[in-house]
This record gives sequence, structure tokens and C-alpha cells, in this order.
Amino acid sequence: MNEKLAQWVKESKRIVFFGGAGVSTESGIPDFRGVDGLYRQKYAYPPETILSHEFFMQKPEEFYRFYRDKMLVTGAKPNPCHLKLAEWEQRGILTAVVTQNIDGLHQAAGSKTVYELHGAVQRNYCMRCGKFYDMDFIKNTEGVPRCECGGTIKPDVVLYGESLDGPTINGACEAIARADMLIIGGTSLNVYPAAGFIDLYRGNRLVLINMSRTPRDDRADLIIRDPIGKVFSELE
Ligand code: CNA
Repeated sequence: MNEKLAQWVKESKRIVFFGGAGVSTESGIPDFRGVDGLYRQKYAYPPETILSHEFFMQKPEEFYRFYRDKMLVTGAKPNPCHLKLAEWEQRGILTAVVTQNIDGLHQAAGSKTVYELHGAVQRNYCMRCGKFYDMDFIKNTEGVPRCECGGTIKPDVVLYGESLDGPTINGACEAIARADMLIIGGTSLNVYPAAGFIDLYRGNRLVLINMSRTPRDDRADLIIRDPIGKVFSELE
């Protein structure tokens, strides 16, 4: 167990967790840039091309093939990191989870205040009439899912080239600015503007739990290079 981390958790009252795809790899969902990440696999187009607004509009069929195969992982369950964060919120020592993930596993673990910067695969909407559809609907259709009005259904996830939701940004930034401890985990801190939000933290308990180096390692007060689920399973 990391004693310093355990001590800081005991002393903190407004912890904020900022995470990314690495939080869910131990739940069986591949990340983008890790050792087994999607960016190291071969597709007809690079993932950042497929997951862009332009590609979705031009080749929705191709987009959905990749999306159903790689992003709609079935049966994934929260791991000790998701579960411990939910427990801390209930105990009143964690104010928010800010996530770049779109898998909904923090809510599945019981977290209430979750700022999903990049949306969620659980929500989908018709681009013509706005009607909402759940994830099972997308899973149970083939090709490009269509609304009853005939419009194309789009996942409520932020694709490259799209902007983030204003109220979600505000909530996330406010929580980070007020935090007495910021734990960043499972993120390469490569995707902007999300990665820039951590600069709003002004305290001296910035913990970075990531398997590989990040461009912001210099800013951290404590760096831990172990699997994040394992780290959280050892904390109270
Ligand atoms: P990323 O760029 O793939 O980085 C993940 C980081 O986590 C890497 O630096 C890894 O070394 C590290 N890592 C992997 N597994 C672990 C582990 N068990 N413990 C500690 N560290 C680990 O992912 P980011 O989140 O930084 O990039 C942002 C993108 C990825 C967002 O737009 C997400 O929507 C998108 N994404 C989300 C999911 C998901 O929802 N689960 C999956 C894949 C990609």
C-alpha cells in the first residue's frame, strides 16, 4: 500500500477524481494509448479518424461497425477503483468524479456526481427529432440505427471535432478548483480541452496514478505507476 496516498485520503474532505480510459481497462474495456490500446491495433482507418464528427457524417455505417465492436463492451463491471470512489462520495470525503470515459461504470458503481466530459454510450438521440434511445436499442440494431421518424441516431458521445457540453465543463472545473486533493488516474492527459482542466487545482496533493508517463508528471506531488484497480483495492 502507498502510505502517503492513504494518509492524504484520511486528511482530505473534498477529493476530486479525474480519470480516463485506464480506469476501465481492469474492467475489460481497452484504452486508446495503453500497451493493448486500440491505437496499437490495425483498422482500415485510425481510431481518431473513425471517432470524428466528419467521419460519422460521411461514413456512418463504418463508424457503427467500429463503435459496436469496440466501444459497446457488454458485461463490463465496475472494478475496485470505481467502487471505492463511490464509497468515498457516500462517506462525504469525495465531491466529484470527472471522467473522460463514456462507459457509465462510475454510475454503475454508485457514484452520483459524475461529470462525463465526453458523454456516455448509454444515451443516444435522433439527429432529426431529438428522441432518445438507450444502449440496448443500438446493440440490437444493425447498420446505421434509424429513428421512427427516419432520422439517424447518434450516440451522445463527444466525437473529435465536436465541442464539450457547457454545464458539464462548468461543474467539473468548479469541483476541481475547490478540491483539497486531486487524484488523476488512468489517463494519458493527451486529449484537450479535458486535460487542461487539471490546471484549476491549486493545492499540494495532486496524485497521478498511471502506468505510463504523462506530459504532466512534473506537476504531480505523488506519482504511482501501478494498476489503478490494485491501488484502490488497498485503500480504506
Ligand atoms: P488513453 O489515451 O488511452 O490513456 C490511458 C492511460 O491509462 C495510458 O497512459 C495507460 O498507460 C494508462 N492505463 C491503462 N490501464 C491502466 C491501469 N490499469 N492503471 C493505471 N493506468 C492505466 O485514454 P484517455 O482517457 O487519456 O484519453 C481520452 C479518450 C479515451 C477519451 O475521449 C475517452 O472517451 C476515450 N476512451 C474511453 C474509454 C472508456 O470509456 N472506457 C475506452 C477507450 C477510450
